[in-house]
Amino acid sequence: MDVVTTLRGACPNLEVCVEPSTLASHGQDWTRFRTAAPAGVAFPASTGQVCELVSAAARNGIPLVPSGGRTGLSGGAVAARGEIVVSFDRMQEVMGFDPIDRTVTVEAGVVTATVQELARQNGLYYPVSFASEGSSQIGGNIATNAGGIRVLKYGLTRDRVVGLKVVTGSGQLLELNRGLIKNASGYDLRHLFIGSEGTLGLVVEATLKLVEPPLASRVLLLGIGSMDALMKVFDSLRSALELSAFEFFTDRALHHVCQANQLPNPFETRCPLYVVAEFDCPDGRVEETAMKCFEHCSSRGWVLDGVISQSDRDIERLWRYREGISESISHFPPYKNDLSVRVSVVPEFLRRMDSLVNEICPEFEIVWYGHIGDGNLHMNILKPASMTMSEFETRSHDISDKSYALTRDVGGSISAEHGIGLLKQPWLGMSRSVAEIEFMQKIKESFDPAGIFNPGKLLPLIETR
Ligand code: S2G
Ligand code: ZN
Repeated sequence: MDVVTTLRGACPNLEVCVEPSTLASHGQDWTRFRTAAPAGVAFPASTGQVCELVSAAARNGIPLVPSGGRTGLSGGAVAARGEIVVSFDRMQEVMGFDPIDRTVTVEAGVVTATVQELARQNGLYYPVSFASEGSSQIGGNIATNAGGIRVLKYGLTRDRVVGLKVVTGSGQLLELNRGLIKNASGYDLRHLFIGSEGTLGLVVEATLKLVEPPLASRVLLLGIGSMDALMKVFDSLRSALELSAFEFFTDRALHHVCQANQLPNPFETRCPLYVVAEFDCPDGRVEETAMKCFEHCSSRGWVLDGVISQSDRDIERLWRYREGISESISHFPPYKNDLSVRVSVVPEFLRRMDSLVNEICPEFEIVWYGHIGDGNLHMNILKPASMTMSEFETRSHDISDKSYALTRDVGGSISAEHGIGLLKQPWLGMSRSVAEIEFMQKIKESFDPAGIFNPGKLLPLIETR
């Protein structure tokens, strides 16, 4: 009997869709290197239905691919082998807000921007922020431990989760940490599920810790001459100001974001590198410090040009140069490398990586941008129009063999925030030891004994049991 019929028989109240348009849309994420081919898309409407669905899938060996906002960039939500996609589009309840604990509890399908708005309405702030926040879902953010542009000050999604409800591979519901700040009662299992990319269990509900909103922020957009200069600017600004973000991008990134959004060049002179730095600026004294810092960096030639935001609209205008990059190159499409190294290694790493890729594939356009403040660099290789997708993927894999080896050699990670998913799985060993991978597989076996959760993602595929 086919998996959809089996599932419908076992869970009569569960909506399971086989509409071709839904199979196509819900069987993939933002990556374009695989064709969506799920057997069906399940839309559970409650935690109870998720438990029932997982228990039936475990009994029948039905592989499940969890799917949130489908904004993933490593193929973690791609169903290309007849799996059942588990969509959380029907689990978008806000379960509650607690003004004393300063927490909000939401179902997995709640969109990130909704949590940000909920926090704002209650005079608080949910600081995890990135370009796809208008469509990404909290369950997916937790599964990939999403970072974004303000990790420098507020940390990652992991630092926001104080309570988590997950369904394990037998259909059992676990309630983890229950919103406690302190809880020294054994292993903190929630941190196993955060960043597990749907391979250990399905996130169904989360309690998220909100923070005080920044009093007022200002943004500097700076033109920079070299990577060494950029690091000196980072050190100066970080020493003088309360930075919430320190992002960089290259002149090529600027070219694409200006072209795609009809933005004017921010300065008369084109610069090799640009920085968007955001800092808390509650009063004129801090603004004066920022201007002094700007003058200091300019007098040393580290900053070639610069502008400081004068209003909230200006903040949005300056952020658009950074936040619009990803979208502006998505049509090529790009082969994404989401690399992280220690901040101290960034200049040497970028130099070595840039010369490596220019040596291997001088004909490819490389667009760099990312979160310098946390050592996370995004190296996007743009597909030449004349090249087929399969040829491009093969060539990009050749580059990955070498670029990930270089990342390993400097002690970096081949995935900083997008996750390993499907696309980077073959190179997992470049960032994790054999022993670590074996322990991860043992942990997966204990939470997912039937091996139904996202097979082939993050960990190597173990042929069906
Ligand atoms: C960013 C968003 C996705 C991408 O802009 O920081 O993480 O394009 C990215 O890599
Ligand atoms: Zn990023």
